[in-house]
Amino acid sequence: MKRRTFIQQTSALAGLSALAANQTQAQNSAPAEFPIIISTWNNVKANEAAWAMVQKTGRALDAVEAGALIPEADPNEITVGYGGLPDRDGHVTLDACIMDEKGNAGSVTFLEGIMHPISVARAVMEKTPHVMLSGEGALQFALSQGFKKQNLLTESSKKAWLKWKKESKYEPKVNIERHDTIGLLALGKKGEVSGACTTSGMAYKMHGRVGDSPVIGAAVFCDDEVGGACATGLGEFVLKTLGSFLIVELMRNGRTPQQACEEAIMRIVKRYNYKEFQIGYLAVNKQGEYGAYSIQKGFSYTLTKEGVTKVYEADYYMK
Ligand code: SD4
Repeated sequence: MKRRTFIQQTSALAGLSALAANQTQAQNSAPAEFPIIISTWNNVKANEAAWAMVQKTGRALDAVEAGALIPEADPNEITVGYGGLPDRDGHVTLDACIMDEKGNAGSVTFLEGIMHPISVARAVMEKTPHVMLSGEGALQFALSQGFKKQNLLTESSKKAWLKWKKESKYEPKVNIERHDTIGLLALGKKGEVSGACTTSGMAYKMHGRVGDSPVIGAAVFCDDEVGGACATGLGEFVLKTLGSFLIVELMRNGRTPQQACEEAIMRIVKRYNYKEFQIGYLAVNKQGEYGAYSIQKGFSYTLTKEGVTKVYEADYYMK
């Protein structure tokens, strides 16, 4: 009884009209058909690659890695991998993590010169006793695993950086960097959950800055008893509230994925000057229900079910 009251209050706080809440419910609680792939932003090609992979191997883990590889290799994707905008000193530094249904996790932070940090993160998970490798150590490990070092700073990203350098003003405001870090969640053929995230982080960040994307519990968390969650946006606030872990725990305690995402956004809204930045969360539970919510208008997500991939606008707090 108490919990229900709390959920109602949260929805009211989030400014959801009853109609919008009902629509969200109807859309999100259709009977589950596995596999399911859900990713942040408009990532149709990534979802299609993830879908093709899960058809082949059945595994959610393979699917989320295959999806992440797509923007990592795309030179026109300026917030992920090759072509990512550099830090203020002109270095492209990459963060990524991956987590499977057994609770295994791997991550790389502040990695330079390797096009596919998601696969290095998976190698950390599968081939080392550790969860996280950083910087030079992560690079050495990647090279030892056969990954090739290459220059990830494209001509157009270099041009953008040189232009930025004239004023050197760093203000992480709403969408100024055209957020499109990819976070992916998948339920495999057996309904098991995995997640991944990969990014070049905030453009023109301080050299050495690590965001939420490689931090298990912040940008990605999965628990096969419950489901999974992932995040995008200004990572500092995902880190300060450990958003993805929070969402999974809220679902464990009975929230739907939609309610859990809304509550995690409310944690940020209540404490911080949220009008200046964007955070978006996605969640999926073991029944195949999913949720998406952000602070500002403009957060989209890509869903693949029964082989059909569609992009949706997420509901948001600032109306
Ligand atoms: C970061 N969370 O480094 C990432 C950035 C991001 O879409 O998600 N951009 O803070």
